[in-house]
Amino acid sequence: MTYIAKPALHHPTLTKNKVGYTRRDYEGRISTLCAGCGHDSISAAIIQACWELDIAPHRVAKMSGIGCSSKTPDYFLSASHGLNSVHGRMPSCLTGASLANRELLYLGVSGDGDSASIGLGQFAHAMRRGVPMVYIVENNGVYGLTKGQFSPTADKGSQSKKGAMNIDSAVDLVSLALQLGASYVARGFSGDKAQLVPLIKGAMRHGGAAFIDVISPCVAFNNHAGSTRSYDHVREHNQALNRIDFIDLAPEAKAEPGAGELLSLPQADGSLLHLRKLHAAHDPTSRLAAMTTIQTLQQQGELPTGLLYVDAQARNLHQQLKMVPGALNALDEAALCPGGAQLERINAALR
Ligand SMILES: Cc1ncc(C[n+]2csc(CCOP(=O)(O)OP(=O)(O)O)c2C)c(N)n1
Ligand code: SF4
Ligand SMILES: [Mg+2]
Repeated sequence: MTYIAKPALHHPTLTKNKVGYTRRDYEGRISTLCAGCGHDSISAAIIQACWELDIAPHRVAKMSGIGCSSKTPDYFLSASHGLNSVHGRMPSCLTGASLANRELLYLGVSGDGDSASIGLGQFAHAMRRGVPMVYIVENNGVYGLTKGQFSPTADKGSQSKKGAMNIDSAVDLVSLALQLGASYVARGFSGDKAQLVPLIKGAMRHGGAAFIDVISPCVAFNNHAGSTRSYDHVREHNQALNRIDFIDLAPEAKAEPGAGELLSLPQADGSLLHLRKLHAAHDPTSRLAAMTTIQTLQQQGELPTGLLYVDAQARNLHQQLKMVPGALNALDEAALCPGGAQLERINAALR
């Protein structure tokens, strides 16, 4: 992977967060993506979310597949654990790592080609099993790395840079994630950091399968008239359903109600999501309502964004499998070898 290292020097007066790190500690190498690529804005949003949530970088495991989007974990959280896997295989690698050590925060970064083409089966099973992770797809409607072929998320009828028409139906990842059982489903836009950072923070505190589809224009191959993933098209058709004011459970935390209805949704870790409704008909606590709103707006050519659905009570993979608390490599001999009597009981149950 090509990269340019950043100078390691930090100014001593840089502000530190509650766990003693500066914002620079959450950065990575200098990006080699095209200037203006939406993916770089998403990396910046991830850096901001982790710094503001006081997550120690070494408590994060960032994993990806192959693509311009999958290169981005190199450009943030350089002190975190990381794996750049095979094309489309991030979810299974992440699932295995999570089962071995549930104490880390797992961040999966993928592309629309990586997750909706070769990795569609992997995406589906991570969602339906409730793998506790933040799954971000940097969705530009093309295979950016291999020079702009339509990806499966490209809208039917959208045009390529050279004028070809996409004749295939689009895979809508948020609708799929909802149907498959993801318990936190959101859509953001790389050009709206004010909306995106709280969506990522909410996902990081969720504790279950949290999926965020981030529309992220490819300036090299999909930012022209006739594309439905260009900056201009997305700005014109972006329908924000709500705004999150994410608030940790801290004594000084206060919600700031403004225009619209304010919903307070408790998360698994005891924190609260404060959600301001911008679309009267949308109820983010109902899976069916979320599907209906998304389909209705998308049929009108609009792009619903915001927190589309959340189920804070959902059980994740570790709870379903009754996994022991903590990392498996921390289990002592007594836990790993419970003795002959226990073995006899297990064998008897199998006879
Ligand atoms: C097994 C395999 N098949 C195909 C490729 C070629 N390939 C590399 S990246 C890519 C698609 C990337 O598209 P996407 O995931 O949307 O990422 P983007 O570059 O658009 O961010 C493909 C098909 C590969 N590297 N490995
Ligand atoms: S080719 Fe597209 S997706 Fe890849 S870095 Fe350039 S703008 Fe971004
Ligand atoms: Mg892509």
